[in-house]
Amino acid sequence: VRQISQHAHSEIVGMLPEGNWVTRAPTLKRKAILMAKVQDEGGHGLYLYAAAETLGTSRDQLLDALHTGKAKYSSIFNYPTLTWADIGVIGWLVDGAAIMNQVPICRCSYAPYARAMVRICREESFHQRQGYDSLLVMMQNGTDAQKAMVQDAVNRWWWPSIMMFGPPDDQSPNSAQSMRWGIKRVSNDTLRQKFIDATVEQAKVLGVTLPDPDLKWNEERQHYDYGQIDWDEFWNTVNGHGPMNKERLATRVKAHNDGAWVREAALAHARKQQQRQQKEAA
Ligand code: FAQ
Repeated sequence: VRQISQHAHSEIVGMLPEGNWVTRAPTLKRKAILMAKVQDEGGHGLYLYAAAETLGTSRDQLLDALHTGKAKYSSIFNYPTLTWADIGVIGWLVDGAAIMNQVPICRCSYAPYARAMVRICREESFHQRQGYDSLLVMMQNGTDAQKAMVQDAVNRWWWPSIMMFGPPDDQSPNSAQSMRWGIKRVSNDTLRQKFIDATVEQAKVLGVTLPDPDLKWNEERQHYDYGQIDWDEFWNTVNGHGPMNKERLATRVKAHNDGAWVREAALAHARKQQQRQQKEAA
């Protein structure tokens, strides 16, 4: 329940940084793509809440834990989206990291979670490509100012993206049990390394510099070495003190409260229909 619900919350809160740009997308095509992506994330949240509910908890309990700050959601969504390039970079790096982390979960031991993940990963892969494509267009055909905007977004999102994989393996309290249960199949550090190795090559094609002077190919390890991650920043953000934590949670709580009438109306409608059917059957 902890892992699946944290994941569900991440999808739902993850709609906010991007939703912020729907009205400001530069073309009709980009706007349609972004709207579809944000809706997909909402759908992912719903599959995952449904998967968590199969373990005996209720939607209300899950949402209450999010709204009261008891449950976590991914640290990455507590950073602001300052420019249009941030939307491309989220697709490329954030969805890219999510795919790396989530593909192994498609074969995890809990079938309702695994089944939800198969569909989610297919959609995430489209999300990653649309982000990369939007950056490629700016880097290949854009003005100097647009190229600088992409580089600035990469500079701000790189480190938070590699923090998405969680703390180092020797400081990951849940890993041992989750591995034993088969709901986590690959360790935080292994996935982080895999993501870095793949992304360095993509950055070269794009023509951007990743903001880590220690990023170097290590012939012996056959992997890229990378610099020191700021774990204080990570824990600060995970524990509710990142740049946007308060705003994200407040927006979610407001959306939930503002939507109360829709839930009440849907329930009233369902009750009426049930009564009508019972009457007809009698
Ligand atoms: N942020 O012992 P571990 C997405 C917490 S979805 C916040 O290593 P674990 C799609 C962790 O919960 C992104 N908290 O934990 C999208 C634990 O606290 P707890 C989400 C974090 O579970 C894209 C504590 O630290 N993906 O991006 C983070 O073994 C674009 C100790 O850590 C998933 O949730 C973090 N980054 O490993 C949507 C995938 N890292 O619970 C919209 C499934 C760690 O004991 C737009 N989840 N913590 O109080 C997982 O694979 C795992 O839960 C990890 C963490 C790898 C995230």
